[in-house]
Order: sequence, then C-alpha cells, then structure tokens
Amino acid sequence: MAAGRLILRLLRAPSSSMAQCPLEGVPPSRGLHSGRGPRRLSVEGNIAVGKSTFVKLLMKTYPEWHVATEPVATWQNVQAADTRTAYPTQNLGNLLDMMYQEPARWSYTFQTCSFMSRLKIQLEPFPEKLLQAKKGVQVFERSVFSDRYIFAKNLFENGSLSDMEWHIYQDWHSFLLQEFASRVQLHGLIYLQASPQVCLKRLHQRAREEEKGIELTYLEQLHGQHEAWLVHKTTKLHFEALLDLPVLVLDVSDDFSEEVTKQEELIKKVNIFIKSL
Ligand code: UDP
Ligand code: DCM
Ligand code: MG
Repeated sequence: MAAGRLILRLLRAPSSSMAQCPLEGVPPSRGLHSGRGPRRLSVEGNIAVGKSTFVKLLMKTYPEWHVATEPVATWQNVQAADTRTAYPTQNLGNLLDMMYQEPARWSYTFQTCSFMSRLKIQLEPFPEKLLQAKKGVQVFERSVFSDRYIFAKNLFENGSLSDMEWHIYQDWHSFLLQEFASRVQLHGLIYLQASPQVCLKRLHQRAREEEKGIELTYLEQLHGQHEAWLVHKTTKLHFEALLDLPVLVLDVSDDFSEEVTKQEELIKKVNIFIKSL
C-alpha cells in the first residue's frame, strides 16, 4: 500500500486504536526508513537537558555531518517581512517570552511559529557536503514531531491550548506532514534522558531570561511526555514513519559538557546506532 494511503488510514483509525502498534492486516514496514541517501536524525530531550551542548559535540567529532540547531533566536525576535522581497520590515517582539508570560494567549501562536520554522529547516535541500559524502548524516535539534507529541500535546493537557486550538493544530500538522512525508522523514531519534531535577539545575545555569519562571512541575510534565513517546511508546501517533523509528536513549544525568570520558562513551553509542540505521 502506498505510504500516503497508509497514513490516511492511520489518521482515520478510531481513537481507541493502540498507539504505535502495527496496523492490523498491514505488515510492519521499514519503507520510509530504508533506501539510500543521508541518514537524518533528531536529538530530542527536555528543556536544558543538554541538546545544544550535545550537537556541538557531534559537530566537533564529525565535522563532515550537517547539524541544524533549534531556531530559538528566531522565536525570540520575530520579524515581519516584505511579502515580495522577504526583507524584514518590523520587529514584532519576543514570542518565546510572550508564551511564558501569557500561555493561554500565546501558546497556539508560538506552536505555529515553532512548527513553521522547523518545517522550513527540515525541507531545505541537502547541503552539498552531505550529497558528496558516502554516508552523510544530518542532525536536527528537535523535530516537527516533538513540537506536536511533546509540546503542543502537553500545552493542551495542561490547559494552555483550548479544544479548538488543539483540534486545528492537529488538523494542519497531519495534513502538512502527509503532504511532505518523504521530505521530513527521519531515520532515527536520539533521546537525551535526565531527570527533571537535573534539567532544572541546567536551566538555571543557562539562565535564559524568558525561562526564569519555569518550575519543576512543567519539566516533570515534559519529562512524562518524552518517556511516553520514546520509552514506553504509549503516545498515540499519526504517522506511519514514526511507528518503528529506532530510538537511541542516552542517559546524560552525569555532566558530559567537560567530561571527556563521558563524551567518548556517548559518541561510541552514537556510532553503533548510526551504523545500524
Ligand atoms: N550543561 C551542563 N552539563 C551537561 C550538559 C549541559 O552543565 O552535561 C549545561 C550547558 O552548559 C547549559 C545548560 O546546561 O548551560 C543547558 O544546556 P543546553 O543549552 O545544551 O540544553 P538544551 O536546552 O539545548 O537541551
Ligand atoms: N519550546 C516550546 N515549544 C516547542 C519547542 C520549544 O515551548 N514546540 C520552548 C522550550 C524552551 C525553548 O523553546 O523554552 C527552547 O528549547 P530548549 O531550551 O530545550 O532548546
Ligand atoms: Mg538548545
């Protein structure tokens, strides 16, 4: 069955259907994961767990890889642009800050902005160095999938997105990702795992102004969403390509930012993982 039709079937499956279970009557497919071309990975994890630090380590270890960091600066400084020239015309403010100041007012807007900026990055053509490499690897810091299955889902569950907003979000998210299925496909996920307490400590250490009001409870909610999606696999997903996506779980509770031995241990695991994809 064509991938597009299979995804449609999934989207229409009754809500009681088991999350992440293979579809009834359909053999488990590795279709979208196989094939040639660069391997594409996303690094997932709670706020301040160490994703940016980790992708910097990957860049240093594998200068031939292509790494796309999370576009936080774009969200902190949203620019209106001329529709013809795309030239910035007006600074509209700090949407990350607006979301944390007034979650009920700005969460939906923030999630559309986050998704759009990420989709544009995931749709960019492969850089030349990846096309030339025999086994190219492209790494994203988070993905259009964590936008939905971690953040938007959590904001709905904690009341910051209304029923209407969550419905509309899911509708366009499913539609757009169906349309772009093959171009946003990932081959694997790397989940950086640490307790919410460790993340809060690192969040305070980083001291990003907009995040100073974040409390442990919020990091606990996000931790629960990560564990449900990537470890227990109980999150109800809507894309065939996510169902059997390989996940490498890396425990980063111990500091790895300065510890060479810990870095080597993590890189070794990444190496084995990449070879298996
Ligand atoms: N950090 C740390 N030890 C680690 C990983 C990260 O002290 O093993 C610090 C890092 O220097 C930064 C903060 O934790 O001050 C958050 O890290 P990062 O920005 O990489 O987290 P992200 O939000 O990207 O996951
Ligand atoms: N963020 C969010 N929703 C998303 C993606 C990110 O609320 N879909 C927020 C969480 C962090 C910031 O953006 O405050 C960037 O994440 P991090 O610090 O984990 O890199
Ligand atoms: Mg980061």
